[in-house]
Amino acid sequence: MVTRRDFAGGETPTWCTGCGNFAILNGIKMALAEQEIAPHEILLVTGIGCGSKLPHYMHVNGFHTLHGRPVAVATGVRLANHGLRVMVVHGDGDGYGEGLSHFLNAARRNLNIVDLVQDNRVYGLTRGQYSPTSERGKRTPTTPAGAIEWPVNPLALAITAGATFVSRGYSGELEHLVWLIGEALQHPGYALVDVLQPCVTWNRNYAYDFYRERVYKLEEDAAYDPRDRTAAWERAHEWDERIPIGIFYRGELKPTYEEQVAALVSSCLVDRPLDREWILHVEELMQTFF
Ligand SMILES: Cc1ncc(C[n+]2csc(CCOP(=O)(O)OP(=O)(O)O)c2C)c(N)n1
Ligand code: SF4
Repeated sequence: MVTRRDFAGGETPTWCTGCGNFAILNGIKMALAEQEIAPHEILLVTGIGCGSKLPHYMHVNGFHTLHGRPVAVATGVRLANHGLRVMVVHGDGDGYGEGLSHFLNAARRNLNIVDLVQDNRVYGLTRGQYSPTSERGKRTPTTPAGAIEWPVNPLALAITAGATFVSRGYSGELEHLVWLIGEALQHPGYALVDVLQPCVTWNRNYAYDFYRERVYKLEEDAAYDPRDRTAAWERAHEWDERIPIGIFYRGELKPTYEEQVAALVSSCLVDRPLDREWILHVEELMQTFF
């Protein structure tokens, strides 16, 4: 039996007191335990940012990569070892700014990963610059007169790109978040979990007070059907007065990318014996870099 304590360990988090990432860290541990996924059975791939430090704070396989590139690295990991579960964890700057094309491509390819985005609507680590999900008019060190761009809508983008599991959680609703992450882990294919994550230091307008008054759960709306793609797209645009969380869209299952790569059908690449000739080719290639 896997328990939350199996993931205990690592360094002490350096996050600010009150940061929404603490709940996300707990939520991931709790969801993995509930799904009976042991630390050695999953890899957390992260980018660069406050939230991307997360794998350092638990006992799990972690791969801390480059800013905006964890989905690309996760793609390589899944091709090399599709027996290993992969969850990408990164901020909105990382996922929807620098990494936007990777996000859309993973969704349309139906790469079998969970993509969890800590959406604090700001660049936290680099001290509060505006991010792709910041509201228009937001004043930050890089937008002193207010942002002149309209924000991206990650849920609508994922639906449009063909994702079959599109969801949003809130770090102030831990039990709900654990359920969402669990559903995403069970989903065979690309699963987006956008998490509203208060950055209490650099984005105080979007702290707990703001969300507490507005957040509601889609599951409590009996008329809402997450199989309805048009309804999901519409609900993805609801913001301000009321903010929905939950599973926006759960579409018909499609073959995953990995299932369709002919070279992966017989077995995982990592389980195959190394071919001496190929090693020589790789060594030759490596020499060209020196
Ligand atoms: C290619 C590249 N560009 C810019 C940076 C500087 N940088 C580091 S983290 C970051 C933004 C982090 O914001 P986000 O991804 O939203 O994560 P958060 O810190 O809010 O968790 C930036 C711009 C970098 N490290 N690499
Ligand atoms: S700066 Fe914001 S996102 Fe980063 S640790 Fe502090 S509260 Fe969290």
